[in-house]
Amino acid sequence: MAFESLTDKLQNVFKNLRSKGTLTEADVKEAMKEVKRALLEADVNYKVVRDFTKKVSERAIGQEVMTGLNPGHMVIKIVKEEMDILMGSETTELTILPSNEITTIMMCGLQGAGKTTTAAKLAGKLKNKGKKPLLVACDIYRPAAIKQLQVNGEKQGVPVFTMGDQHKPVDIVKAALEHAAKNGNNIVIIDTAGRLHIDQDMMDELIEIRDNVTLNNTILTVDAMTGQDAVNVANSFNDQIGIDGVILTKLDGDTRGGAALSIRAVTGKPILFIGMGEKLDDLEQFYPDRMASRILGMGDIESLIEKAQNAIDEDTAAQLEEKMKSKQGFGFDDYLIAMEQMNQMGGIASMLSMMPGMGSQLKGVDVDDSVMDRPKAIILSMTPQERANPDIISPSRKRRIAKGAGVDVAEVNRMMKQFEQTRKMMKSMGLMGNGKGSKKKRRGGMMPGLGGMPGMGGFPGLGGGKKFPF
Ligand SMILES: Nc1nc2c(ncn2[C@@H]2O[C@H](COP(=O)(O)OP(=O)(O)OP(=O)(O)O)[C@@H](O)[C@H]2O)c(=O)[nH]1
Ligand SMILES: [Mg+2]
Repeated sequence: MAFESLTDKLQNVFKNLRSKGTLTEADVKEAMKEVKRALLEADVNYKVVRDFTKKVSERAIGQEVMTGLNPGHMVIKIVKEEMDILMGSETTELTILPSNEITTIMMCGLQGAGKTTTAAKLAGKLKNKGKKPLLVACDIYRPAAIKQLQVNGEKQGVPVFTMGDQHKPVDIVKAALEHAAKNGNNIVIIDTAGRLHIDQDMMDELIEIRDNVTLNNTILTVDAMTGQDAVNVANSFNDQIGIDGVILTKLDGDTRGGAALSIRAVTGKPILFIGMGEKLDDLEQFYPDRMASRILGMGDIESLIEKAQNAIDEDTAAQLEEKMKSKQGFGFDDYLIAMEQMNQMGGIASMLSMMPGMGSQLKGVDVDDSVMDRPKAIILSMTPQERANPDIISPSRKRRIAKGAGVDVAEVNRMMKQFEQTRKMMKSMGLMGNGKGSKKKRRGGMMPGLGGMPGMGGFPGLGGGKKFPF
């Protein structure tokens, strides 16, 4: 798995920090020395590492930690934020023109970096978004390169434009654009030839395309496994032809992480997507924030706490708490509020990915936040009395509710069972406790409710168990 060793090392550093009650400047410096070593071993660019640890140290030694608030946690928070910044903070999208114009995307990169595969992956993604892509075969050198694109295009149900290997790439692209205009294709993805090393012929070929047609996106694919070389390659391409962004491939392998962390800082160009496997749907949008969580070990419970803190508005929490203590207790309206808060915290998938040990289990599992939609519909088809007092919901009422929500009665039963679990959990986790309602307690009350949230029951580690120490 990618980043394994870096993640392990960083977690060790944090473990040591957390075991200390207060942090001295020396503690921070020592920790940063280890962070530095871990990053260098992960093949992160030296200058990037130096600036990064300097920034983290300054923030950690300064004001923030002096507040005395969980110093170890504070350092983790700072490291995560700075990693996020290092990778650009924001997600960068492709430039896509309105549907009645043709958007061009040129793929470039060294041999074997993943241009052809990624071109087909992108074509599939854009097709799924309702675009009409056309793949263009401009690798006229490697035997079978055209065939490879055709095979991949066919798998994606995307047409491939080729003129064989006897025409110049720039001419192929011009003809492809005419073809696209005639056939209603509004995205043209150009697959170009790679070379073993940066070489002038390759660059000239790309420059000739650049200078003769309008390129909306010049995308460099680089192999994440090549670490700092990937960063050097990105620099060369950017200097010579100008790139708009990078796609980092093979992040599913045991890459050490250097490229992911350095590319943006060194080249100033964003990572747009990451390749996560050989299959044609293994391409993910790049989110700096999620990547930072991943590098820090996806089970970073600290970021979960942080998110919960931000999202849960204290008044709402206090209201729920009052509700639990009142005679009527926790009803469906409160359940709805709790679900909304879940959404504010970034939805189920992002919550789960932060649970210790959940990251790897989640791989390949598509957690869909729309699982929330149906329970919501069911609750909304209840009368106010039923929502406030779930116990009055008789079988005939259930049938009426099911009909109103357009679901089976079985689904209503299932939802009510989950609601019951949540209600019990909230009780047992202390929301019914003394009336003081400290901050900590309120948070503690909300979170365990997750275990009983729709669609969450089946996940190990959730539901207020040991792994969830609130
Ligand atoms: N595991 C993994 N393999 C990938 C990924 N992307 C591409 N590959 C594999 O890497 C190899 C090279 O990919 P290509 O798409 O042919 O690379 P290319 O840049 O077009 O190579 P040339 O045309 O020779 O320059 C293929 O075996 C791909 O299946 C990825 O994200 N993960
Ligand atoms: Mg290729």
